[in-house]
Amino acid sequence: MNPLLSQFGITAETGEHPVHSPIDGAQIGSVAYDSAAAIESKIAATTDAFRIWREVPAPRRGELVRLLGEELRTHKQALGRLVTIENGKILQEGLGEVQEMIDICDFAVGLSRQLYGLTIASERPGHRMMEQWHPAGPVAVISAFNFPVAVWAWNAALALVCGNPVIWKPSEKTPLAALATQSLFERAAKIFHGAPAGLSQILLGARDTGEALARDPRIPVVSATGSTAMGRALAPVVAARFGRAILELGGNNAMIVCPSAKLDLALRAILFAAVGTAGQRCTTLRRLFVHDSVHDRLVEALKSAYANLSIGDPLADGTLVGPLIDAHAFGQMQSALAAAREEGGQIAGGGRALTEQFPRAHYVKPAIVEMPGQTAIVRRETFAPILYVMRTHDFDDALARHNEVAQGLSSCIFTQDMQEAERFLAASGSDCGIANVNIGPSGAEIGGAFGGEKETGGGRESGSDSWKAYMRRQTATINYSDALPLAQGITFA
Ligand code: UN1
Repeated sequence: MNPLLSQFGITAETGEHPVHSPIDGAQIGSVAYDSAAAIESKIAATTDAFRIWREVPAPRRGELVRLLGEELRTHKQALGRLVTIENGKILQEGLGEVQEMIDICDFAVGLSRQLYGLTIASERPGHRMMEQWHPAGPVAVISAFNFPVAVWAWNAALALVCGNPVIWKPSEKTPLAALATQSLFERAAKIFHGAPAGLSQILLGARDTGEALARDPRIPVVSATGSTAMGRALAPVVAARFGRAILELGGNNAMIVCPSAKLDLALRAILFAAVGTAGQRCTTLRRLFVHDSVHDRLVEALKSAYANLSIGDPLADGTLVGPLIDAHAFGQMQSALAAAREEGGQIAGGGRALTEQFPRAHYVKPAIVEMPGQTAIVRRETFAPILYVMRTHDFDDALARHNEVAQGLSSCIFTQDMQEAERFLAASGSDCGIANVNIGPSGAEIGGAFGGEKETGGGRESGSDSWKAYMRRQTATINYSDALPLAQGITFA
């Protein structure tokens, strides 16, 4: 562990809060939390940095993000490995997470020359009207354990080219990957030459640290990823001071499998989406609606694929399912399964695995639960590899049940029928922020806007025009005539 951390210039033991690896439960380090005074001075530093950074031309700001991308490329293996050790996702996914960071840096570099405004036709002669975008101010990023570094990058890369400093509160469960990322940023900033101090900072702490960021009027934008309960507590605090919250909260993502679906593709998509990251992605597939005509065939194939899943050390080649993050996650999974059983579910898998090899870790067999209907437990997001399977008889019914839950992040349909595909994507179709055809619900590319509706919180991060949430919009009208005509043709004399 120490040689890995020293590549980033950080040391493992720096404070009284232990950090454990979910791989074997061993302590891999310890960190100190920021005191109230440190939080105050870091927030003050972020506002100072803003005054300088907003004046740096955007393409030049893009150069810093380009250099950050270079550091990430150089250290992809090491950071991906650290993510795996601290979070427990398999190495392929740890590397994939770093790749997402690289990709968003590239995206943001291009964006740094494309923060386009509009020219708007003025109704008044001799007038020009335009819309321009200015930096919003310091951006707080509150991130979750499941994507310990990529979600920061989605926010930070955009925020930085948009002219904003970033102040980051990572998950208490994954502070080391965050510190490593911060050290890569600092290397990039050094090469860049001229980034203000405090442009990117980390705040380590628990819930009260996040609350301090949510409350502080010096931070106009708070981007938070986590549970719906977290968002429900945080959003009113940000709203009370008229700050802007970008929320990426719970998902309860589904797939509809239609009679014409290519079942081999559906099967592979289900596996990646339901058991990848041990069911701990926001975009994890949790509900599967299968048409009666293909139901038994698909469920049987799924069960045999689940029986052959390699569960184990996420650093080992060939492992597909690593551990859950901790004992709490395991408890949540077990109580969800107990509820499902009570509500009529038939459960395959779901038990603890590898207890002898890893007595202090929490490996599980991913569960397939055949449900008689969309009962209360199915509507709730449980952050674990539990796939609820339900039989459907027609498209309309499947779609209605698909949209029946409170969350609205990601969704998909497997069909070869164009009408079904288009209806799924229509205004009356999936109500989620992400809707895919013949692709699973997880593993989105950074080029699209990422986020969802309803209890998912409505925020958008990453690609498309998500950058606009990190800027303030200004409508400006210039009079180059010698007269002062009023809008709406008003005479005032
Ligand atoms: C998350 O789980 O918070 O689409 C983000 C995906 C990834 C990001 C997931 N690109 O699954």
